Amino acid sequence: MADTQELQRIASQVRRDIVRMVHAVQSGHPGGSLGCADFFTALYFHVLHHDPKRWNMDGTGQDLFFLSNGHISPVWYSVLARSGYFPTSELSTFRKLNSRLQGHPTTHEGLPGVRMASGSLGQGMSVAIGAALAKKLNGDDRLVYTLHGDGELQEGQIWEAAMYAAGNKVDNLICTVDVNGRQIDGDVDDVLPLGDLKAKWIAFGWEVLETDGNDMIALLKTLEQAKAKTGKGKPIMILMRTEMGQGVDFMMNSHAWHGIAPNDAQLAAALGQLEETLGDH
Ligand SMILES: Cc1ncc(C[n+]2csc(CCOP(=O)(O)OP(=O)(O)O)c2C)c(N)n1
Ligand SMILES: [Mg+2]
Repeated sequence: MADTQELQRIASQVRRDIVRMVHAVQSGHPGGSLGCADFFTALYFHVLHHDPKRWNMDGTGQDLFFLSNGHISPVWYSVLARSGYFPTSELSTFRKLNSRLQGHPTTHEGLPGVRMASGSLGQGMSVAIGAALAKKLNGDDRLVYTLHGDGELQEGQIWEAAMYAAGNKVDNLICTVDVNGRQIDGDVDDVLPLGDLKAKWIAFGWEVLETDGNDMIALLKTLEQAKAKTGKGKPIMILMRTEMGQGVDFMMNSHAWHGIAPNDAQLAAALGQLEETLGDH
C-alpha cells in the first residue's frame, strides 16, 4: 500500500496522463477527470482489495468499482494502467477507432478493469447494487464502490436505486459523488439545484460521510471510516467536494473544461504545473 506522499506523486502523473490523452485526440473530458484524480489514486493504490493480474469479470473475492459518470474515463484509464491492468503505452490509443479505451467505457472491447458500460448517466448505482447483492448471495465479503457526478444525481434512476439499496439493507456498498458544483452546461445550482445533499441521502436511509476530495489525507481517512461502517444494515454515501480541473490553474473555477481539449500551448502550460513522477506514457 502506498503512503500519502507516494499517492500524491502518483496523482500528479495521473493528471499528466489525463491532459496528454485528451490533447492527443483533441477530445474528451479533462475537468472532472482532474478533479477526481486524488480519489481514483487513493482508491486503486490504497483502498481496494484487488489483483490487477488476476482480473476477471466476476471479481469474486475482490472489491469492485463501477464508474457511473463514464465521461471521466481518462482518469480511470490512467489509474487502471498505472496500477497494472494493462500497459501504460495503451493510453495513447484513447478515443481512437478500434481502441479498447473508448471515450465512454464499454465492456465490448474487453479492457481489464471495466465491468460495465457507462456514459449514459444514472445507471451505475443500480448495477452496483446488483453486484453487491450477488456478493452477499455468494458469501463474498468484499465491497462494491461507485463514483457518480453531482450533475448525474439529477437522474431519477439514482433515487430509485437509493431507495432500493436502503430498503434492502445493501450494506456492502460504498457510493461516492464528485461534488464539484459543475456540470456540462454550467453550475449545478444554475442548471438544477440539488439542495441539501447530505440531508437527502440521510432521508433516503443512507449512512453519509463528507470529505474534501482533493485532500489525500482527508480522503484516505474518510474511505477508512466508510469501510468501518459497512455491514451495519445501511448503504454508505461519501460526498466528496472537489474542484473541476484541479491541478491546472486555468482549468479551475468554472465548468468550461468539462469536455474540451487543450491546444498545444495549453498542454504545455498544464504540464508545466504537473510534475512527471512515474514517466509519461
Ligand atoms: C442520461 C444522460 N443524459 C445526459 C448526458 C449528457 N451529459 C454528459 S456529462 C453531463 C454533465 C454531468 O454532470 P456531472 O455528473 O456533474 O459531471 P461533471 O461535469 O462534473 O464532470 C451531461 C448532462 C448523458 N451523458 N447521459
Ligand atoms: Mg459535476
